[in-house]
Amino acid sequence: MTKFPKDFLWGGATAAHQVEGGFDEGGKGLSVSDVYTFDSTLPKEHWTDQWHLMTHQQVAEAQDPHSKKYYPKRHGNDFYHHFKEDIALFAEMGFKCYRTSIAWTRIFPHGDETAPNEAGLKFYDEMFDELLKHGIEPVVSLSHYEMPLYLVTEYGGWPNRKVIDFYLNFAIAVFERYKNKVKYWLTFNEINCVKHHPYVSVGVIEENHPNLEQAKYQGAHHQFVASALATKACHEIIPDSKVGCMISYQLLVPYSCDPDDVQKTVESQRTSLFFSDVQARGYYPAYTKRMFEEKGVELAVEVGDEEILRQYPVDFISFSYYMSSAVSAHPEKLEHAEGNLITGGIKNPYLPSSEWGWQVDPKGLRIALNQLYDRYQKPLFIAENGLGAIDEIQADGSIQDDYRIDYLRQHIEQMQEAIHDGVDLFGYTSWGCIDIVSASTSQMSKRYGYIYVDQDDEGNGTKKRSKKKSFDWYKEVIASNGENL
Ligand code: BGP
Repeated sequence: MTKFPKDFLWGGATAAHQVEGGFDEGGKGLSVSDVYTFDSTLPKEHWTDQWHLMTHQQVAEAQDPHSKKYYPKRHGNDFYHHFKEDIALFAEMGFKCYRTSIAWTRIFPHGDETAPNEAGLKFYDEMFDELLKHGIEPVVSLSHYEMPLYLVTEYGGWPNRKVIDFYLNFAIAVFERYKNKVKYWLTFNEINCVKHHPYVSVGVIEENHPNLEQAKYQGAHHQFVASALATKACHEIIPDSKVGCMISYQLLVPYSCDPDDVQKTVESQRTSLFFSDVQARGYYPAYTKRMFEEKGVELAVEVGDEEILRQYPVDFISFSYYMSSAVSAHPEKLEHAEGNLITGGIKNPYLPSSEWGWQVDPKGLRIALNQLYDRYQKPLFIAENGLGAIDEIQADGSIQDDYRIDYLRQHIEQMQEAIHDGVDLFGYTSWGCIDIVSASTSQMSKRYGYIYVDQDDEGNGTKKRSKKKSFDWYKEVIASNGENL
């Protein structure tokens, strides 16, 4: 099999709002993710809905300091107090890099302050120092569903152009502070997911919004401008830095060879590639005009915006890959097909599904890598990939997560195929390298880690860390640079 590049960046990924906890320490403010609860009374097929359907009532309740509700993303797995122990475990596996995010609200609690919060800056100084002590390269997302809640309630979120300046104030503060510690930066996590959950992506509460599509894409435009200006600043402050965009990439395939299915698939895939097109190429693609006409969107673009986008495209493309989905132009005519609730597509009858309904498609990763490389001819980085599963503790205390090893092994094999195809892939951080809170459901029981954390969906447990079977498996994958799978 093809070898991975000798300096391939093997590692793992988390995000501040899912891993840290310490929500009320060090001066941190509330982020949009600190509003989510896990409602176990919902039927399982609607657990993911909770991510999409934010209400003004929920936001108001979350701002009540006397609220008795449990907010899982305020607690994570308590990495805030365990980071030295956890990073030592990552080092034991041989991580070359570790992807996480800087919680915007640790640095600017409300988001519109002028001076950064020193206690927040100090925490990440200590965390990055611990990583570098072990030879682990930080890969840092600036915004991973963690914008300040205050910017939502007082400014209306990203549709307000002022948020560009607040974001840049945050970005420049951390570029300056960590210029000798962090080289790899991602501007926005899954910037394309504004399509499905505008609240957590651009700070727009869907409920009763007069023109949701307009708000989504105006917010996205301001993020494109902010991303380009942050890329400019990063290159000026950290000359050898590499800045990437990040999209959630689900390969979409036609449910049949019916030309209508094929056309619908091309249009659907473009709804995500639109975001990397703008950030990687530096301009709005030709199909934007028709797409916006059909959505009733008329962007407010200021003089100079287009020049900013053109001048400061990203250096690389990163993306999350978990699953693929089939697309049908006429789902109502499909007698036996099952809807794929998670992706809004159709279940692919050739593929198995995870316990959360995500369809497992390793060969789809090879196709996705080739599609993205053909499209952009820029280096690629897999920022997320993994299997969320229920892990059972055996009588001897072990966790035999062979199902996770199988999932990861099959995807890494397809990465090798893509490299053999000529794709420039320079890193891989499997998602949730340690058990953390799920983004879409806020559950702890949807586990991804090589490291088990004793904590349940309600936050009960000792938070004790223990190695699963996959811990030693991944350690050997890294030690052999992908040869021993
Ligand atoms: C992506 C997010 C991550 C991560 C991942 C897994 O959308 O970028 O934050 O959570 O999904 O999803 P989940 O945690 O819902 O299983």
